[in-house]
Amino acid sequence: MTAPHKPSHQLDRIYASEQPRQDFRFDESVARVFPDMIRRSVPGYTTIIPMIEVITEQYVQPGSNCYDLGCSLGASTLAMRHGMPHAGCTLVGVDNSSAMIERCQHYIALDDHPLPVTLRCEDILDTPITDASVTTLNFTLQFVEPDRRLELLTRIAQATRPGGVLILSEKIRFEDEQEQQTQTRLHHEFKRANGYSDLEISQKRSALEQVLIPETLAGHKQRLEEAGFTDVTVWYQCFNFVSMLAFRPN
Ligand code: GEK
Repeated sequence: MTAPHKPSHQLDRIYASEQPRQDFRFDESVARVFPDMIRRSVPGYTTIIPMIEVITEQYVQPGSNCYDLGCSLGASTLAMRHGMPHAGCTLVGVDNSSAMIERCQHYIALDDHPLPVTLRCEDILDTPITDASVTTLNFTLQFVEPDRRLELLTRIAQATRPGGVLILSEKIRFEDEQEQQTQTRLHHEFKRANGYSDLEISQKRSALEQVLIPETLAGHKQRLEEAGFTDVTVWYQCFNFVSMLAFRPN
C-alpha cells in the first residue's frame, strides 16, 4: 500500500480582499484552509481538541458506539479515537460537506491508531445514532436550523446509554447587552492578534450572520434537559465560546 499523502492546507485568506456578501459555505475553498481558519478564529479550539480525548477516555463504554457529528477534517474524531481503548467500540464521523469528508479520509488514514473510523457524508439530522456512549458536537449545532436542534438532541439523548455523555461546544450569545459587546470585542481582538484584518473580520462576520446562529448558555441548558440530558456542566469557556458536557442519567 502506498503511504497516504498529507492533504496540503493553506493560510486562510478567503475574506482578505473586498467581495460581494455571500452566505458562508463549507466548500472546497474552506476545506483547503480549514485547519488554519478554525485555529485562528475559535478561541480555545486548540485546548478543546486534546481535552476531547481526555473526556472520551473517561466516558467511553465497552462495546458502544461513539459519534463525531460535524467532523470536518477529523480533528475531534482523531481526539476521540485516541481516547478509545476498547477494541469492541465503533467510531463514526459525520459531515454533510463532501469537501470536508474527502480530506478527512486522508487525515484518518495518516493516523496510526488501530481503531477503524467510519466516515459518513450525510446530514447529522438524518444520520442513524444507536447505542452511543460518547457523542461530540464540536461547534456544529450552531449551524443547524434552530427549530431542528431539539429534535437532534432528543435523538442523541435517546440513543445514549446511561452514564454516557454529549460533548457540546458552541459559540454563544449573552442576554446582557454589555456582556455581549465585551465578549464580541474580545473575540475580534483574538482574531486580530492572529493576523486577521478588520476587513476579513467584518466580511466573515456578515457571511456567517444567517448561517451560524448562536444561543445563550441558559437556552442550551434548558433544551439539553428537555432532550433528556441531566447535569449539564460547562467545562470550558473562552470569551463567547463554550464547551459543555451533558450526561444521560444512570
Ligand atoms: C472540529 N468538529 O474540527 N450535517 C452534517 N454536517 C454539518 C451540518 C449538518 N446539518 N451542518 C454543519 N455541518 C470540527 C469542527 S465545523 C465548526 C466543526 C466551524 C458541518 C460543516 O460541514 C462543518 O464541517 C462542521 O459541521 C462545522 O472539531 O467551522 O466553526
